[in-house]
Amino acid sequence: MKNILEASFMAEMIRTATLMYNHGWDERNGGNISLMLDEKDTAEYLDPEKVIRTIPTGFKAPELEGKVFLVTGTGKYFKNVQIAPEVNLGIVRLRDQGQQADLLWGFADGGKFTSEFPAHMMSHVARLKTDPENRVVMHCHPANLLAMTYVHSLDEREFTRTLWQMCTECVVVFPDGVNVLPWMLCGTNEIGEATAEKMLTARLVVWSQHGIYGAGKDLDETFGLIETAEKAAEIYMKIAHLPRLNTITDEQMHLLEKRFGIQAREGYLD
Ligand code: 2HA
Ligand code: ZN
Repeated sequence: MKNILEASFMAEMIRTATLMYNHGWDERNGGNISLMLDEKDTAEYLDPEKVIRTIPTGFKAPELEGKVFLVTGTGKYFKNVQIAPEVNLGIVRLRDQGQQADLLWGFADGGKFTSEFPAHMMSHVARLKTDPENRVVMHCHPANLLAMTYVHSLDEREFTRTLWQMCTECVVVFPDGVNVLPWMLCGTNEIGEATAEKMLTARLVVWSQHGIYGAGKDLDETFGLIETAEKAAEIYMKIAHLPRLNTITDEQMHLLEKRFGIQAREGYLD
């Protein structure tokens, strides 16, 4: 077997967690990432027969039977992922309709996957229905998106339109917009189910007064998605208290739709 720390998916995961920490999105043990791996990704690095231990998940997701995920650990700090990946990350394979997770690598100090595992797994199920190429679910606490949930309406159309108006590229990067959940207790199956429901129609789901979830086909794309929304929120927080003299109009957004071959969410533009 080759050294798994040299696998490209591992290098990307470590680089992404480190960058997220450096962006200030993942203080302390904040945030979590799950990356679905294909068998061809892991074949050279992992013996699929060798199960270290089995961890109950506390939920059912029959759609994910046999699926393998590289995931961040509960209570672990993103800042430490690069220093001790084998302690802070793990690779699990789901079985028994998703109720059990066989640990194939990592969580070397006896740890387990993120407390937000239900939200991640349920979001994977939801996104795969909409986009069979989806592989990543990412959660973090970017300051400006969070700040916005204190001072802006949580209406999804209004929230999305404000973000779209903050940078020209926003409607192009997330034409499906941003869905928003009210404050809910985190780490539960309930917030997992609510997040997954929202993931059916958008790749970004804001958790009010907490953070954001993003989904995408790879780590770069998902990181970029959150990065773009957070940049827009930053501009909003810089200008929200000032008189707005100019904006990006709906007419201009329609020009962007044509130019980039995208379609803004139905009913979100006038
Ligand atoms: O523990 O971000 O939502 C990590 C979190 C919980
Ligand atoms: Zn969180």
